[in-house]
Amino acid sequence: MQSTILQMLREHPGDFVSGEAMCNTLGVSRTAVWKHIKDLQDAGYQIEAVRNKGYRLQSSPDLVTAAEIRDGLSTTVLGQTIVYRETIDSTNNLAQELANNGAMEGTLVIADEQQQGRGRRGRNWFSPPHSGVWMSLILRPQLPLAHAAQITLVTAIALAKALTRLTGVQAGIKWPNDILFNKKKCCGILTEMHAEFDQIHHLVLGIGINVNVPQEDFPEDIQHIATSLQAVKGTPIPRAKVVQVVLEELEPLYRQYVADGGFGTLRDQWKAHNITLGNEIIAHTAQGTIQGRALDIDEFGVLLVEQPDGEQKKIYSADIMFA
Ligand code: BTX
Repeated sequence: MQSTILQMLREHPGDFVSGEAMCNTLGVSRTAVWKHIKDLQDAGYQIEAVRNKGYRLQSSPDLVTAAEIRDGLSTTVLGQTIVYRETIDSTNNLAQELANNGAMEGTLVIADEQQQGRGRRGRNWFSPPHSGVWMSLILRPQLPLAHAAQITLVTAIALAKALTRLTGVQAGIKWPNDILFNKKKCCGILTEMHAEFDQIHHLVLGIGINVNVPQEDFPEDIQHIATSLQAVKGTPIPRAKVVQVVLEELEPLYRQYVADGGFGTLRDQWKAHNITLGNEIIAHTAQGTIQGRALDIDEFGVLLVEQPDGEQKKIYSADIMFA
């Protein structure tokens, strides 16, 4: 109901919407409308209330609540169900739990703050309140298990496009799961899956984006490697807008990935947004360290590296650094 009230107020920028119009649209009493207005005010919305005129929205706080994300979202699958928490351990944990209990494809779990945000291999992901997008999507692609990991690469394309659109500055993909601006990380992807035999039950696609995190707030150990959209653009960006643009960029790419049975047909788009290929890199893999020039990725998203002696190696999973 609060979403509808907000939508009505936003459809009349600078104007009053009468209490009566709201009662009629929502089919509730004036007291009920007033109560919802009060809740919105308590959440930080500045809403002017004038007798005989109604209500006027003066300003909105930067929230990632379901109501804010829904307002203006044009996707048809991703984010049709939204679960919001003010604070949480990790959105990936709640998404796993909801997925195990049958949550629908496209369900979005999002939090204002994560207390135990995580990256790959048990690393921490810094997720302070009021300034980032920390979210997880539940996906149920009908694909063989071997193609599941490619969703990270598909998502990286969507993120590079979305973050470029939002900032006006070119974002680049660092294989496999980072989005960088000027070699600094503003976004990471953590894909976790639940599968049986050769079938994917569900994927939990975790996405962390530093939107308006002040540079001085990053912990010392990541000060020099982290950046935010605000720092890149020079002005703050509403976080709900960031979520909408990301979902809108991801939905068609995800659809194509499922329809085509993998990442292959999206490979050229990935290449167009990548900043990995052609560079000297150091790759830390479970089997050891490989240094060389990143040559290409194949249709499965596997990275091909040429070592100084000319030998070529395939890298399936690694942390890479630019040499
Ligand atoms: P990753 O393992 O590639 O990167 C983790 C590393 O990135 C850390 O060790 C640290 O050096 C650095 N780092 C930590 N926090 C930040 C940050 N805010 N900005 C830039 N660099 C940072 C990347 O893993 C995957 C991150 C996914 C995060 C999302 S948030 C929603 C979902 N829930 C959850 O717990 N994780 C995902």
